[in-house]
Amino acid sequence: MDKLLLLGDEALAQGALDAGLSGAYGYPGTPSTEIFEYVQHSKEAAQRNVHRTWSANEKTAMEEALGMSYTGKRALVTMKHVGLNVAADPFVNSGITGANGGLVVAVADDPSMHSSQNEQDSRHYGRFALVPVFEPSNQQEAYNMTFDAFALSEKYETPVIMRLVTRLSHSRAGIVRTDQLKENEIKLPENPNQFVLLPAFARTNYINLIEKQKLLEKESENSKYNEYHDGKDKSLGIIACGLGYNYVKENHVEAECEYPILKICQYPLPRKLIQKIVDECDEILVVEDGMPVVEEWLRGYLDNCLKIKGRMDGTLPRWGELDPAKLRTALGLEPHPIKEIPDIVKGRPPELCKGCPHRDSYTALNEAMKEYGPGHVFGDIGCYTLGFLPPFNAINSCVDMGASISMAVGAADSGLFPSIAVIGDSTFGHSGMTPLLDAVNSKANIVAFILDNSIVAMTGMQDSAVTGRVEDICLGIGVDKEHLRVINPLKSHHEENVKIIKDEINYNGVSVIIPRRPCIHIAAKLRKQK
Ligand SMILES: Cc1ncc(C[n+]2csc(CCOP(=O)(O)OP(=O)(O)O)c2C)c(N)n1
Ligand code: SF4
Repeated sequence: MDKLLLLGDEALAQGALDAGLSGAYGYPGTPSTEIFEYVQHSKEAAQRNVHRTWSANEKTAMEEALGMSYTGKRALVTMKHVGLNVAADPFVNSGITGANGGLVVAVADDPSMHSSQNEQDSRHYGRFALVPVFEPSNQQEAYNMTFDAFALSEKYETPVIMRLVTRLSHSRAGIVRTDQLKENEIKLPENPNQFVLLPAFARTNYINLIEKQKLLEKESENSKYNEYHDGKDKSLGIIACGLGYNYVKENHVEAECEYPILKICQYPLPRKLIQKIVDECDEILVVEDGMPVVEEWLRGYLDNCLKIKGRMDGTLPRWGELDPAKLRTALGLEPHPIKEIPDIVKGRPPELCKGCPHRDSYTALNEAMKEYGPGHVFGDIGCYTLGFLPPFNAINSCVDMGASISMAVGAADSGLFPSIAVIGDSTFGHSGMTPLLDAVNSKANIVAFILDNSIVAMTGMQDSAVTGRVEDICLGIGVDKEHLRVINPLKSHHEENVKIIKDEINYNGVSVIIPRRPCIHIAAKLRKQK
């Protein structure tokens, strides 16, 4: 078969399609978005009618995929690492219900926080929920492992995490495809209580889940993805996880590595293989992209295992993305000479596009807020977060999706006046509706701006789940019609918009202002459609 040149994300998606996928569920988030988009744009997926509509958030995506797995079909859920926090409730509980049809949870972590609020490591979630994790070291493995992840999921009736990291998600390699599998037929769970987590059943399922761990560990011991490579020099043994293995290999292109290497790409950890390398070698270097997860597990609570080196003793940087260069000193190799970075690839600060509707919204908001001074505006996550930067300096927080409205409510409860929230339309659909309900129920004195640009702009123009429905949703939640205002964020409407904002600030209760104008990158397309 011909090779396909695919991103790590795309390789995973193609693997899922070839492994008989019936439904993909997800919410966009860098660096995971391309997994879902690949399925969405795939001709095969369209021919087979594979489900591929974006979900409102990661929690609903996880639950929808669990529903498909319940019927015996294979389902994929995609999200970025912080998305797994949103999906944590159904995810952890899906470990206890277990799966019926194969259930693969593809999570892309973002070490170095290239486009994220934190750099958490999804392997922690695997251990926490007692769910196996696959962590490919290259794009071909991302493809192959997806087959194996679905098979393992069905064999042990468990969800399986596929953990990617930014560099693997977003770099390309040639992929050889294997034979495609047919989709599963509907086959409901044999045990009718499997998905009923009433305490009596949950206890039984949990005991089974704990019992399963021995078998899953055995799978890891015998996995083709966990390999021991012997080396002559036993003064050091390297445990290299996922992409970290690739980085070790990149430093040994010309000559074989003289140290033994244990490659780990499937979890739970293969205890016997680890014991072998620890017994044989004087010191152990743990190489992993993300948090020092394996290193911490090996050190144990008292941190007295002095032969372990890695991110925690300073041999490698404690945080941030790993790369081959950072590894060289730890491997006893000469550092590469540092090259001057050409101007064309030097970092440039981000800014709102020229003509962006958010610019006019912030200009009007800033003018209306002049008399109150700084510190009153709770922001959220999307293109509009750039309103924090000069020249706007318009927002004072950015924590997690939906937090703008909830934080504004809390601050208003403390007596902060005015208390303003700024949230995008997709973020509102993701996590803003429930805090708005709290605001209505508690009659909070807030003004919530829902910046409706008719698209999920920040992650690359995906459809927003609430397009065309924002007013109806707000009215349904209980916002007073009189204080639900739609404005046109354009310079020509500036004076009128400032007045509306001032009026709503002076109303004692919940006001919602919806500045509505499409993102300039889709405006032309929308005009054509009309
Ligand atoms: C839990 C979580 N999921 C996904 C993301 C990635 N993400 C950041 S902002 C955003 C949506 C932005 O869309 P919108 O609110 O419509 O604002 P816009 O960018 O269009 O201005 C997404 C999906 C994230 N940061 N956190
Ligand atoms: S992509 Fe669209 S929403 Fe984002 S800054 Fe540019 S114009 Fe504004």
